[in-house]
Amino acid sequence: MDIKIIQFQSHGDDRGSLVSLEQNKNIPFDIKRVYYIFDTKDGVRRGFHAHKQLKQLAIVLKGSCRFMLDDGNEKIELLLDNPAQGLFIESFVWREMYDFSEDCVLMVLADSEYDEKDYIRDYEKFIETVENDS
Ligand code: T46
Repeated sequence: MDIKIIQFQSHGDDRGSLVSLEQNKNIPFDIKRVYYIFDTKDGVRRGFHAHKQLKQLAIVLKGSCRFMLDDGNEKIELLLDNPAQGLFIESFVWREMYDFSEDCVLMVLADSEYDEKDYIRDYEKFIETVENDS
């Protein structure tokens, strides 16, 4: 699977660090929505879906969490723990997020507004769709 980690320029000086995000520059799409996940309870696993169209970029602003990405052929596990890095998630990729640190703040930038119809929440259906498309 082609995993795209985007490394952002971190403007650091003796005051600390600053990262700037600009649509169609260091973010590879028009940003239509931003949401963030925080206060995640111990042992929780989230996600368990793929998207038909949606493309997103996940950035852990604080703390850490793991992603499992599955394109129907291959599963990859990744640790996100760097606020100067973004994980680009294509459509038709099953995702699960887990091992959230207590302080984890996971921000996600999305190229579309929220639409429940874009979700595939059934793994068997996801595999069927991916197999029929290949
Ligand atoms: C994804 C992963 C990384 C909204 O009302 N608006 C929104 O923009 C979103 C994202 C969610 N919601 C509502 C829908 C549910 O009632 O918030 C509730 C929790 O959403 P969900 O169970 O889908 O959360 P996760 O953590 O399983 O998945 C989320 C995103 O939904 C998804 O697109 O890729 O984070």
